[in-house]
Amino acid sequence: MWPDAPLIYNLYPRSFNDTSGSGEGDLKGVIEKLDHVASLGVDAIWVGPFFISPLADGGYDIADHRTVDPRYGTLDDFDDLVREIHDRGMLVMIDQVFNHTSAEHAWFQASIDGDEEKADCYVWRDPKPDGTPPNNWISQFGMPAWTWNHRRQQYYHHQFLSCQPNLNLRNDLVKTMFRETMEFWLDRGVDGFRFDVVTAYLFDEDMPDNPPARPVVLSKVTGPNHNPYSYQDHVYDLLQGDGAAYTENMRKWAGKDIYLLGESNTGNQSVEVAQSFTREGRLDACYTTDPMQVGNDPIALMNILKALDGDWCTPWWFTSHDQPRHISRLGDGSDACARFYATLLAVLPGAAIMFQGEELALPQPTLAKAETTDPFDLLYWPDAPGREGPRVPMPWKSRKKNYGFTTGDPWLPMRWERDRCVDQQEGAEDSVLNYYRRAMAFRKEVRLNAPDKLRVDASTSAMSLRIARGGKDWMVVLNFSTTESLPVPTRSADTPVLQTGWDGRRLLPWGAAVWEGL
Ligand code: TEU
Repeated sequence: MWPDAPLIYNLYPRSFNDTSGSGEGDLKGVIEKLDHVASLGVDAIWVGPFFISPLADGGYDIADHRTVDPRYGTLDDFDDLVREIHDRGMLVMIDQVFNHTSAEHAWFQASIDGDEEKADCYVWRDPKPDGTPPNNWISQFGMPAWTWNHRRQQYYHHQFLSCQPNLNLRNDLVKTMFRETMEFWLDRGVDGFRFDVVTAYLFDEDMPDNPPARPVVLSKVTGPNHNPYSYQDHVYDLLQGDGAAYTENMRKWAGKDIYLLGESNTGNQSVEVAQSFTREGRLDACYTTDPMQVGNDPIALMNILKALDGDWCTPWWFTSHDQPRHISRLGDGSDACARFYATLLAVLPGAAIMFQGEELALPQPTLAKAETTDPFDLLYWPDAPGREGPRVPMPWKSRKKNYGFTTGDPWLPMRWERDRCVDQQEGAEDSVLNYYRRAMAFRKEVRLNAPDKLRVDASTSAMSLRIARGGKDWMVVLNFSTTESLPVPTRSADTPVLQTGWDGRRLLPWGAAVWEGL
């Protein structure tokens, strides 16, 4: 059974732990390290993409949705993984990428050839009379959203790379494939799904030109702000109205309690849009990158939290496989900063997602262009967002070659400080790893879901929360200032149940503390 406000640990199999010496992680490697994940007190593990893929987009270009790519192992390994996760009392989530497939997917090849069944499974259009693409849409990766196919003599639509053709989610065969794929994984014991770019699934069938472009604004953090493809209201068709039955049905097919997590990430990334996908039992939760796009300004993040005024039930996360490591992006990369964000994650209501390695205070690595493989980073070089940084493999052992990640050559260069390794932090009481364990244990005790259990009070650089739960109450104070200490008047005997940067009187910069019954 899924608990309220689950804590989900997202791992990227290619970068977690390698048992074959290939330089890339594998499913057996994940199994080997499950005790580490379990020690963080997480409710569920979201295993990132491991399906057959040419890896043009880090595995989000799937050539077969129901097969484990041999580089990661076999379906038997996956079954073992599910069992081992369940044995440790955790639930399993996997990605489902239905917005697009890889161009190498057999269905796309059949669709090109005009196969009777598959012809309309992708989005094909004739050129405009002058031979140019059907409209002016630009893909989310910045290039035109249309590619000409000489064999079919038509353009096909793609919101990401041209080798990621968009599925036509209005097509019945595609909908059936969607359902059968989910059933396939549910039968193997999966407990939940993360739907990649769920807000991009549908668009105006007439495909009109977008309004004239706004100026392109490049930000180091987000990449192109100019997003002419953009979110369109039609996406609701799938999850609302006729499509409301869709998620309702998913739950029925599943025959068990499943968790449906959406990624809202297309142009309009507001918390409101994300939340609208969770109404009336559609998705359980939907997260967005919106609140995180504040540059290196923790106070701006605090102001966003404050403006939401308790209406915070969107899953919280700070780093992902797409977003640079947060202690560098939203801080100074220090352990103090890592502990601060761990405390924030522990007290925000709703689901929370941790990304592998944040429990080790991994900072954003600097990669040279020649070391980078991510298409998005390469397209926007040197203004690239740094999507590849969080994918640099995990450092397990400080004295082993490649930090114990692989006996081969790691697929990305690993240049971690020794004190970031799991073995170094394991035994040190005050390590970030052990702080995460304490903070997440507190999160589990409080498990805030309903915003009305929480009262916010924020000054210009600090935020305090009052939490009431299960007959207990707590006060949380977070000092978002990176330079000023914050005096907190408390009775001297009051020892925080969780604290970082508390000197008995003041919270130092990056300080945060939780007192019970205050
Ligand atoms: O991400 C969707 C998405 O919006 C990102 O591509 C985002 O625009 C970019 O990272 C800048 O912040 C999902 C996956 O998480 C991502 O890895 C894939 O590249 C993308 O879909 C396409 O499948």
